[in-house]
Amino acid sequence: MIEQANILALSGGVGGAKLALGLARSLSAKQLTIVANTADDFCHLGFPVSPDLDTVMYTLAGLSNVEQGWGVANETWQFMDAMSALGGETWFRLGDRDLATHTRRRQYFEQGLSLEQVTAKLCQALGVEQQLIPMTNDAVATQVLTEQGWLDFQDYFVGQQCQPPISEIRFNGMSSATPSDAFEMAIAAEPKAIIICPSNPFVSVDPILKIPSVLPKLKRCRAPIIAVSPIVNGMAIKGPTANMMQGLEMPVSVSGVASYYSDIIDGLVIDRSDSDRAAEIETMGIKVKITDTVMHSEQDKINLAEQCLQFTEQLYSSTA
Ligand code: FO1
Repeated sequence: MIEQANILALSGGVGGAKLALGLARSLSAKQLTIVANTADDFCHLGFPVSPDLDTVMYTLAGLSNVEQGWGVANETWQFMDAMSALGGETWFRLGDRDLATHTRRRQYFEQGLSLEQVTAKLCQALGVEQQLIPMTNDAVATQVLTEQGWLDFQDYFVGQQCQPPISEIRFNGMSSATPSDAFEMAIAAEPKAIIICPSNPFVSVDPILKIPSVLPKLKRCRAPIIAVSPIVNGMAIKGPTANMMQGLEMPVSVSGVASYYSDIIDGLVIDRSDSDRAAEIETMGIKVKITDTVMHSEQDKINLAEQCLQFTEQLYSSTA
């Protein structure tokens, strides 16, 4: 176990949750704070759904459906089957167990709790000891511009399987959003490192960084900011990152990721298969760590987490 002061990880769903699990195994629970994107959140069938928060929460609780990438393992689908029989919506699937999470979230909201308070309650009930925080308690909603016009994020992502090319992304509600209290406190506590997980830079990480005041505050921290590239060998590990980069006319490579994050990060972790790009990235003033970034097994997640922690230690000492 690496003894270190607090590590602040910024995460989307699947890729972020994998690294978060590796970090959780490499650090004591008190040392790790994870801030998750909430711009994918929406209300479905009357339930408040927080996909990225839940993916990280289920992963840390050991409950996640690893093959599917979202939801709970050993899920049953009786609610969905019954909805289908009644002619209800089934394009976005809420499993029976997952439904309990959304029901509890809705009940807590009805009692007047904020999203960060609800998340803390759910995490406590599921035995998650690390601090998992929503980026904001305010409603922020991603929309993407396609040839069909502006689409709500889940309509594009799940409903249309990320097929329509995207030319623009916007986050409704962002200009008046404020960071959640726990996020503010985590930044004010001067973390030892800030790790941007290998999540989609445009729809998972950007919403966190674009909350007014967040980026300047993160940059004022003494902590190095590193990112793990979600692009490996010109491809996204999962999801639409590569397609989005193409649509936004960016090179689909680790260099494209580096250039996108160039005003933000001190270091980028890239996969061995991209090692020939390291020199180019370093010319952008970004330090590079080359390692294995594709996470299949739990040991892969731990190894990557430890490489990230060592990298941030190096960067921290080099600025001492
Ligand atoms: N993703 C899907 O591809 N299909 C689904 O039916 C689906 C349902 C779902 C229910 C709850 C939840 O928390 C997540 C769910 N996801 C589903 C995943 C999800 O919406 C996306 O992976 C994220 O928003 C992108 O990070």
